[in-house]
Amino acid sequence: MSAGLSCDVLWTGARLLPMTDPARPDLLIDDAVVAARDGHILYAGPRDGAPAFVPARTQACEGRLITPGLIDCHTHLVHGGSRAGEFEARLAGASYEAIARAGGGIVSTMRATRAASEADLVAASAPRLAEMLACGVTTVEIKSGYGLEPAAEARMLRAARSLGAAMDVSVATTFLGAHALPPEFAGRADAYIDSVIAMLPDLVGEGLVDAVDAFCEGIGFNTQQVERVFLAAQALGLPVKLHAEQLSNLHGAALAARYKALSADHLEFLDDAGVAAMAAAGTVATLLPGAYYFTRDTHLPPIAALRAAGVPMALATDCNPGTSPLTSLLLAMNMGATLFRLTVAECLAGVTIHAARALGRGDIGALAPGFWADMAVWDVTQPAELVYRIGGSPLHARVWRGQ
Ligand code: DI6
Ligand code: FE
Repeated sequence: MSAGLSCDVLWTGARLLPMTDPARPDLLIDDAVVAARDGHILYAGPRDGAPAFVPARTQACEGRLITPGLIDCHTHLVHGGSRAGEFEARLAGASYEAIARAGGGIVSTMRATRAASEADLVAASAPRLAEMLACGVTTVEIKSGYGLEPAAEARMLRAARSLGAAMDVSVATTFLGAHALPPEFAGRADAYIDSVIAMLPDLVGEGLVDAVDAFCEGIGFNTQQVERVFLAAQALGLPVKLHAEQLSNLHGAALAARYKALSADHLEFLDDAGVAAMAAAGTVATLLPGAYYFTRDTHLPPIAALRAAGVPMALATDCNPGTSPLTSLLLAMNMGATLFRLTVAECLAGVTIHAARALGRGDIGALAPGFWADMAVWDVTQPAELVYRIGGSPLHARVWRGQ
């Protein structure tokens, strides 16, 4: 009889970026082993000093890099239609806001989404999700917000749950009923917010809502309206997050911080008071360089101030048809570095440990005992390779819950 801890899989000969200490996102362990049992990490660390394992299966990594599985913590992955035509119009000079005011933009995706069945939405979204998984993603957040009426919002969230059930990935769902004003409520934004609040109990009852989001913006909703949505979420015990300060400064991030939001997202126009409020509340700053790039924005989020204040920064694709038709979290990291001047370690923490926090999750985003065995094995030896490359994916293997 051999002595040792039994485990399902033992990965050997890896370079390991465990992300267990957010203050040391660059910590790299040479010659590491990772052991998983029942989908969870049993051990992840140096081979030297590791317990003896009796694995059912061994995977030799031959010096490859292992990171936590990547987490895309802000996406609008599920939707109908395409906005390629709008993209062409924008290339010819139309602005995003002008298109939105003319009934295009979010509302055009709303029409296509309302016309789609749940199965249509799953079929349209599965290829996008497959592209994300090919970049090492093991958890993805998916928002509603293109239905803007009870039945269509519910279909979007059910489609998100179905994708999670059909593919080897964890899906977190976010209700974004307050994303845009549907045309039938034109001029009656407060009445629409009443209907958004009325949608929540049924969606929550069906288990479709992990968090509640809103779009706080001139072309979205004002802070009073957002606060009403937050109060409704709070009454149901749901965490909140907010699209804030993307195109202007409505002080949405400070409002989000007052409601202990998991994250405030975009933040191009965030001011010092907003940074301080987020730091005090522990709200994650989710940066979305794909939207910044695609809208040809030039107003940078206050990265240096966020860094100085110790606000955790997550990075996500914002995958959506209007402002960020991006499925590669690897490219989002490259953009975070080139456009926002994040360091390699900040980029990697932004798609792992800080992205987990933006979802309120303490069991993913790092490779420590007890965490889910969600990992990416890469055909690279240096973490910088993952941020440096543009296009493609050096993913060797994706491990979701130990498989
Ligand atoms: N901000 C964004 O960047 C997306 N939603 C939001 O609130 C854009 C969504 C779209 O244009 O379809
Ligand atoms: Fe978004």
